[in-house]
Amino acid sequence: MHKQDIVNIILQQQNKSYLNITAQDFACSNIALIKYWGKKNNILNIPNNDSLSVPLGNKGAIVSIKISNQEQYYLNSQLLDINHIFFNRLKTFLDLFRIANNYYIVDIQCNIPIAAGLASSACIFAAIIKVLAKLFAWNLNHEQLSILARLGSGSACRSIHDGFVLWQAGKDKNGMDSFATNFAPLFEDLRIGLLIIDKKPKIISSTAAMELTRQTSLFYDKWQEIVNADLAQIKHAILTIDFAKLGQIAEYNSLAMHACMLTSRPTILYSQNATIALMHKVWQLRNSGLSIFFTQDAGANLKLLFLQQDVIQIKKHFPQIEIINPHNKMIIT
Ligand code: 2P0
Repeated sequence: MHKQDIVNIILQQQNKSYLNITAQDFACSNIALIKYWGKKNNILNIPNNDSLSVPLGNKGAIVSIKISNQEQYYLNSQLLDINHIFFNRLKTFLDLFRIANNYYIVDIQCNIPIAAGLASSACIFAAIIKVLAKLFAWNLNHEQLSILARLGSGSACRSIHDGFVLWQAGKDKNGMDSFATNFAPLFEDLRIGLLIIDKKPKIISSTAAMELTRQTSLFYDKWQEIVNADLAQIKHAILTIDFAKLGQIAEYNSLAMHACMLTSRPTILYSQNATIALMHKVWQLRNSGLSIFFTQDAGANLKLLFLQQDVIQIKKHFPQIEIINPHNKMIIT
């Protein structure tokens, strides 16, 4: 099956003409505590393993779409040239939704760096799906929205939801059971800190890096085992509201994913010297009693996990940090 077949199945009972000429919505980015790394279907973005994430509050993308007789994409107020790396990705995705033979003018305002390992594609593709659903007044449930967002970028399927979000890899070969759901409410006092080391686009895209790891790392099978064990433990930590356990497992899982990438041929190393220095600082602070953990995605930047009660200490030790309350969601009607 191709993406278009999945879209046709999901939209078969839905409106085929647009109800509104323009619509707007927001989707936040999300950070995986248990990582998605590697696909069993590269066309449909069906992952090899389950993953679990937290939302990034009001960090994400506001997307406005206007039905038009021409196609244009704006990213942070800049008209994208046909040669821009994101142009093709957007067009390929929007081509799946030419429901009324229409074109789209898409305006994306993203308040996180693009393609720097901060899940910009997750929030952008999730927001696009939410806006298309508004334009055509589709009556879709969260699972269907999540599957459609997944076709744009895997991690986008987690940005449809609030709380701790679980993306089950699923068993269906067409990925009809590969969607995200809310697993549990977030801890009330959970905070996330962004330590931006490098805003430049990553050295290798996540899509390419995860495929290289899957194909060449001798440790990739082990990674699957690690994910299953870590997922079981973090679910328990969430249900028992055990922050220290949650942080420890998230940090281990992130390190295991990067260790697996390191054993790819050629190797994939997203960390920079500053990344490693900050890891040491987190470990030092933790040894001195501060409950703080890190996680790292496909980029050099780190995200810290801590509780509201430690915010003053955290700001003192990391003056450059941007602190996010994952509960502060931007609502656009
Ligand atoms: C995650 N990452 O779980 C993992 C951890 C990065 C590291 O999902 O190919 O942009 O579009 O499905 O979702 C980033 O990969 O890749 C990602 P595609 P995506 O958040």
